[in-house]
Amino acid sequence: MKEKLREIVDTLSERLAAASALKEVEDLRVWALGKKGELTQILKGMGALSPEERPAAGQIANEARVKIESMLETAASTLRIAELERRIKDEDIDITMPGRAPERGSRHPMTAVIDEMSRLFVGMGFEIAEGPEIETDYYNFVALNIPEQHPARDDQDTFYFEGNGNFMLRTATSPVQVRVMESQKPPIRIICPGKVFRSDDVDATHSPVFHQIEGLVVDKGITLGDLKGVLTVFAKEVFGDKAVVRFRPHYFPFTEPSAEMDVRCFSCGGAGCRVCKGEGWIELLGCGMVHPKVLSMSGIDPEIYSGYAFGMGLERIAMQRYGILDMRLMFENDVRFLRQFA
Ligand code: 2NM
Repeated sequence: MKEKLREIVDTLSERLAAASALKEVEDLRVWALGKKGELTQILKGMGALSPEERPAAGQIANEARVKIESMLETAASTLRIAELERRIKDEDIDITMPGRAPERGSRHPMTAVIDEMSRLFVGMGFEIAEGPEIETDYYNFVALNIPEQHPARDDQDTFYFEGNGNFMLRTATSPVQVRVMESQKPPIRIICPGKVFRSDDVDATHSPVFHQIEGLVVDKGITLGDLKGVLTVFAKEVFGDKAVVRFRPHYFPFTEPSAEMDVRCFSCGGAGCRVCKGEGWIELLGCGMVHPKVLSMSGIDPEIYSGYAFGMGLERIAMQRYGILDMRLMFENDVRFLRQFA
């Protein structure tokens, strides 16, 4: 039995010396001390010895077990330390190294224009109202007095949802104003900035997604004079104190009377140039006195209240302001383009 035990210890010692991973040490532990291990089998065999032989044999076997356990533990701890040292070396970081500065983003030019326009109107007492980009036929058209045969309703202009023709992407932010008129009592003084959608082909000056700000004021005694005053001040704030505006008669189904407001070309001073396409004027917005039918449909009595509204596209303003020649750049979000506005 002694020889057998020595053999086990020697074999174990050899194999432990060759072990390079903890798993191998564990396998050797099972080989020596496991249920069917070498030492375990010897201990089981002791049942065959005579009662006189047993104590001495038991002591020898026990000493062997203690030795084997200590060999296994020594080997395992050596490997554990080696593993730890390797990790400390691999994962070494130089805490004196300068950190990587996070890249700072910048506002999109459209966001900058929306913020600036909003600030000007908020300064004149307007509140900002928002609403859904997916609208129903009622809010997008019916409540704005846009009749069934109106060209703005064409499938060509409006993005309808497949399978449910009653839902569409809003073609203007006016439905937000309808929702406000329905849910709030005058005085109402709001602007509605946001994305709007029309089924246009993409080119340098058109995009199926673009941005608008519309405004609405409803109260007792609101007149065309209020409209002209507020929008003239707005134009002077945007284009400078010397800016000159004019109002031209126009037609919208939702306002009566309706007008368009132009600003005298800031590039040529009115003589005619490329910026104004020889006109001397640049079209800025549409406006008018809210149609009595539009007020009454939303629950506002046109015998008591009157109001004005206006709407403008923002891409053209942003392009003029930043010298952007192609609208597509606004929606491609190429960081090389966006970084210019940092
Ligand atoms: C425009 C021009 C003129 C407008 C009217 C309304 C509402 F809801 F009050 F009827 N919202 N927006 C309006 C009026 C919009 O955009 C060129």
